[in-house]
Amino acid sequence: MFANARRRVFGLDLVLLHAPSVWDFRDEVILEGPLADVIPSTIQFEMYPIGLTSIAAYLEANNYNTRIVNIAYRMLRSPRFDPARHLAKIDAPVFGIDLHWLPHVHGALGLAELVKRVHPEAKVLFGGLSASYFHEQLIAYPFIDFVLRGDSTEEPARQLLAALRDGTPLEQVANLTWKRPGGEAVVNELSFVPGDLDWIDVPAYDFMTHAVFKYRSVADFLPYLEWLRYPSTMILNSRGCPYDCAICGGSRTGYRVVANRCAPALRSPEKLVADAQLISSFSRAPIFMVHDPRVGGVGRARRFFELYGAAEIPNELVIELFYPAPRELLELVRDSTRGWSLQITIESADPAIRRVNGKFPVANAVVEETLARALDAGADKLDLFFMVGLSGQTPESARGTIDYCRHLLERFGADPRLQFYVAPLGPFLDPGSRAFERPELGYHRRLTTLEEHRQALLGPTWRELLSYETDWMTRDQIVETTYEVGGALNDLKFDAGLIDAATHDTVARHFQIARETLPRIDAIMALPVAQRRTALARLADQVAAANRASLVADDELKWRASTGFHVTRLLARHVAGALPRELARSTQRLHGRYDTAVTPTGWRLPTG
Ligand code: B12
Ligand code: SF4
Repeated sequence: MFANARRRVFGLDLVLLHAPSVWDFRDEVILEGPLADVIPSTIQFEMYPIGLTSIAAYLEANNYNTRIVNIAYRMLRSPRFDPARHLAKIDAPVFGIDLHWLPHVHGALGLAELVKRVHPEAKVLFGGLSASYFHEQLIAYPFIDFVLRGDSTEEPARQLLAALRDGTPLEQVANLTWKRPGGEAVVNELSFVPGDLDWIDVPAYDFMTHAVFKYRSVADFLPYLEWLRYPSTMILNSRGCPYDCAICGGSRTGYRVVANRCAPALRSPEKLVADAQLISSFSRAPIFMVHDPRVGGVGRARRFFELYGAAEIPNELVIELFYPAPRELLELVRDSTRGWSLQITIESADPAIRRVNGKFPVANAVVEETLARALDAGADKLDLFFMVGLSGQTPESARGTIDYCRHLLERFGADPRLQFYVAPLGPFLDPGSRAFERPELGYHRRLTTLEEHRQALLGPTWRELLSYETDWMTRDQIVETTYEVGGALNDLKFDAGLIDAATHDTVARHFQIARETLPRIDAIMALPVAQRRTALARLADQVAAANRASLVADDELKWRASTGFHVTRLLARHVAGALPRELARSTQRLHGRYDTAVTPTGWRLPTG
């Protein structure tokens, strides 16, 4: 009887797992090159979607025990980590796996197969933007039972767990793709599309800090391998975006296709500031605001900064701009924060290419006015991003990035706050983006099905990973031009004093190794199949070097903070807030009471 009560109170209802990009990357030698140089994760993309925290928090508020386990992070941290052994120790009726970013397809499917092998009785659930796009292909795999579609699955996940527990019909679970016992796929309507973003905690830092104690695991809290050295946190302005950049699966077109969303769901300035206050209560790490503060209009942005200023939040605030900003706005940012930085992705130095893509479709003089205003208004750091692989972009126009950055160096007197970066568009075109859906933009899709994307991830180089070519560049040219522009920018930044010799030399060395290793891998692929694996294994060290910092050094894009955690404050929050809530929840579970939180209001049925 005691054991039953214990299971009832402490038993897990859902485990959310995050897979690496490639399963099992530790046995593979793949030159993935610079695909993760400008993000905090390694090339295995170990950061999990922030929505896993909001799903877990929402379910816990409804008395479902939900745990996040970052398998990718654990595999990276320890070569001895055995996923099968670890999973065998975790028991739950449902295991959820995110396939949010398509470059996870190999890892996510590999992990799903393993879960089904270790726990044949458990149900395997998929979710995320890519899972939503490919739901019908996913449900055809014998080891996948459910896909929850859309960008807001917290409430549908609760409906699913309630239906499984009570044995009620699955037809009633919003956004669910599932199969009948005979294997026939059923696609329920994607009807849960809330119009705002205030009804949940997202990111749910309260849940995450509490989970460190509840599930006794710091490893599952840490979002990426280097977080303790370079901590960062985020607040989420919206789900969905009002803009329609051609290459973005998170654009207006993308969200309509993938999530049945017609307009972004916005988080209110009040909630955003409360989120930032919560972060500052346990960490001094910089806070990234995802999406331009003006996505919900300038008035809303102004209100956010006024509240942010009044709250006197000490953390540095990092914002991004999707279009030029006037002086008043940037001065308001300055006056509301203790420190702030800016990220701007213009993709190309050629305004004609920018017009085709849709981001910053203005003259270079207008872009530069915004840069000048931001520097005048005291931005601590201003990162400008370029891309190779765009519609209309020839190798020559991509090389134009170098001259343009030289011009910016002259114009801004090599201000060390203004830094430049380049990255390739890749490895895949985003499903649902205009680039993926509309051939007239000049992208030639090599890969279409989920299985094709899965196989492509095995490389052996990032040229084979690229899912497309364009009317203007072959895959070879995209690879070659990316390295050419990256190498030149590295030299330019060093010559202008923007980066030190150690940073420059690291990138130059990795970049050189990458370029030398590519033809050696090509030669190996010409060998008989049986000899390839051993020959590739001999290049493992070179490939590891080429997979890091071959365009941008590890430190260049990261913010150092004095500490990631205030451990004592975390503990105090836990004891004063989360622990009493957990006790109340346990009592409710003991009495079989679930689904007690108020179900969301303020969501609307999709209009098409
Ligand atoms: C913020 C952001 C990031 C942040 C990550 C933040 C985070 N930890 O989530 C950073 C900057 C690090 C990032 C990096 C990358 N990103 Co990004 N990112 C975005 C952005 C701007 C917003 C995402 C967002 O609004 N999420 C909120 C909602 C939609 O998701 P969510 O709350 O996390 O999750 C909900 C649902 O998706 C779903 N769900 C998710 N997982 C699961 C799992 C289960 C089991 C279930 C049931 C449900 C479920 O339910 C959740 C709760 O409702 C979008 C563009 C856009 N406008 O959408 C691109 C976007 C998502 N990113 C994209 C890509 C490609 C990447 C990179 C692979 C790029 C690269 N090559 O480096 C990396 C991968 C990083 C990694 N994993 O390590 C593409 C994805 C296209 C695709 N379908 O594959 C997008 C659409 C556009 C783009 N090109 O940038 N990204
Ligand atoms: S790339 Fe464009 S469409 Fe995508 S999130 Fe940014 S502004 Fe929105």
